[in-house]
Amino acid sequence: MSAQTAVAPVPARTGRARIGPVIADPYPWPYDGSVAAANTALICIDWQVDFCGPGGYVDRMGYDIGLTRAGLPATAALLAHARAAGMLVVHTREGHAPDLTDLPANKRWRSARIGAEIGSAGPSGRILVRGEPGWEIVPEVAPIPGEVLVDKPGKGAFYATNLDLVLRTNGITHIVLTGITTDVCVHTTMREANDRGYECLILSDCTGATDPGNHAAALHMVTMQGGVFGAVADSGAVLAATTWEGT
Ligand code: C5J
Repeated sequence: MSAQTAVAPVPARTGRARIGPVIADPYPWPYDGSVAAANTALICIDWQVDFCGPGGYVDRMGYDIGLTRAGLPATAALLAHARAAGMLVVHTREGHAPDLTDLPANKRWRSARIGAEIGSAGPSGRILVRGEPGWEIVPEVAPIPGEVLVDKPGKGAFYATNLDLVLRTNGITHIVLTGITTDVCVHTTMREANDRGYECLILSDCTGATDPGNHAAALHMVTMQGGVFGAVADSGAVLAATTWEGT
């Protein structure tokens, strides 16, 4: 299902909860004190077999999928919280058309160079190809009916997708980011969102990278210049900063 087809079935969100201020670095998030859950999106970036499952792209490149899987339990718990709170839940998937017409030659060449050519067959099907087992989101954080799915050919979730239209149509002003990998697709998406005026929070325990140093550095970068792309927190801080209507 594409985001295009997912827009209509998204149920009306009731705004039962409010989030903030969240204890975060370098400022209590959000900048404007607090936000209705109904105006907040939880974006789950590329929790696909190709990035955290056996036989997928990351595994084939020789990286430790234990690192990219590390954020799954915290993300699953946060996902349940976001659904209960009435946040808009968005899942993204990186992948290419089966005929590879949307695969830039340099991206293909680089993946071949590291032994995991995009489009080639592997234990989880053709690497990073839409519809293949490796392209699916892992069961721990799988979408449920009515949630938005955004299929993207690149690293950023705004490039060549209708994500911005979906967010604005649903009244979203604030974004909480989870996913993999911290330093690539999550960071690129956070930067794109920040440039579009969304108030962003990245969660340290709901993200992961193929290199622990890159994970730490990517989070640290966010905190520079007073919060150059937003702020960093952990999921426990979001849970603790959520208040429910009538409480
Ligand atoms: C990468 C991603 N690392 N989802 N994709 O190629 O971060």
